[in-house]
Amino acid sequence: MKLGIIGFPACGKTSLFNAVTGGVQPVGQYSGSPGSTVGVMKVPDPRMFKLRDMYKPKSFVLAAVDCVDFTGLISGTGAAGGGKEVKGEILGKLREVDGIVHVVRAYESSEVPHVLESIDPMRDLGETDNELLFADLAQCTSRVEKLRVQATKPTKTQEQDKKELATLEKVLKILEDGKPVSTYAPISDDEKRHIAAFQFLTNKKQVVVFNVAEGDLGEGGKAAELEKKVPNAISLCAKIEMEIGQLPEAERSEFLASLGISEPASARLARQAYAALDAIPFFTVGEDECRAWTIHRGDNAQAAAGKIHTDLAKGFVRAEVFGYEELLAAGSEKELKAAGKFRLEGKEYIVKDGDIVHIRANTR
Ligand SMILES: Nc1nc2c(ncn2[C@@H]2O[C@H](COP(=O)(O)OP(=O)(O)OP(=O)(O)O)[C@@H](O)[C@H]2O)c(=O)[nH]1
Ligand SMILES: [Mg+2]
Repeated sequence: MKLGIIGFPACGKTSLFNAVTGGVQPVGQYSGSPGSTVGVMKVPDPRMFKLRDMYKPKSFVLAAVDCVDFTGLISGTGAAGGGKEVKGEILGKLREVDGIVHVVRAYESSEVPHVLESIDPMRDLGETDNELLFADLAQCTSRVEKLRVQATKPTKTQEQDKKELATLEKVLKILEDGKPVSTYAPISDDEKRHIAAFQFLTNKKQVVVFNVAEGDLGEGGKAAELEKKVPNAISLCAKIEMEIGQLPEAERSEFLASLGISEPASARLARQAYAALDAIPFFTVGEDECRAWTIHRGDNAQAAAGKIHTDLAKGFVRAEVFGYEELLAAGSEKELKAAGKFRLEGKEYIVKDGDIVHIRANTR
């Protein structure tokens, strides 16, 4: 699973990328070729920290997803940092991600010029979204035009072509009305498949991040006001988030305590972006290792076993499962077992967010 960070030039993408990946990429400069900077975003999960306290494992691994820092995208004919071709390349690469973190500049700074004449977050958000919509519209139009000709010919694929055309005509209408593809609810599996094949940019879940100045954080400030305007939005100060991310662990908690907060905003963002991917974690626990693994919501126990090791999926016998909440309520794994809350599940069991799983497999 992969996230892409997009937005106008100098809106704070790289600062935020550094904050969530622990990266040290230079900020305040053109990021190079599109999608070239890849990092791993860790997902700080309070449940995992509790499990660490409980099991005191030798190794501790949080859930993680890949994260790509994209080059700034300029709206209209202005093209991107390196020209029109770069814009096409950015949008092409962006099709490969599963979810988008859309950074919008809301901080004022005389030192960092904005490509447009003023700071206007809602305008910038709309402009970048329009770029995504235009790209989808162009892609959909060209396919529809091709299919309109192709579907009239008595070829082997004619029936398939007609079906695909019918789906895409509906998608095209939505895009022409200025609406994202995500507002279209496909009915049949065929329709779902046709749409998925195009990796439409406006069909990807987005988390919007308003990057505000330090002074605008807090209740009743500009940050809170902006957050209310857009669903699934978060506001933070990317510059500070990056600084916090680069502090040594011990100093970090001291610094957060001095601000009167328990975690940086980037932790909340990581969880929100993770959820936008329809990702959920399950946990494995023990004195050797406590670890969070990522699966898609709806995956079964065998698929989950395969995340740990392909051999565990192949030789799957059963999964021993208990919920994180059940463990907490019981006080310890021993007491939980004594209370009979330890479940044995088969391959088809749908793993839930926060399940603690132990796979029994025949690996010979
Ligand atoms: N004052 C202030 N400056 C910020 C903030 N966030 C980013 N900056 C500054 O803005 C400049 C650009 O930040 P980056 O994180 O590199 O922005 P970017 O979106 O990656 O920029 P490009 O990759 O060039 O498009 C840097 O000089 C940052 O220090 C902020 O919240 N407040
Ligand atoms: Mg950058």
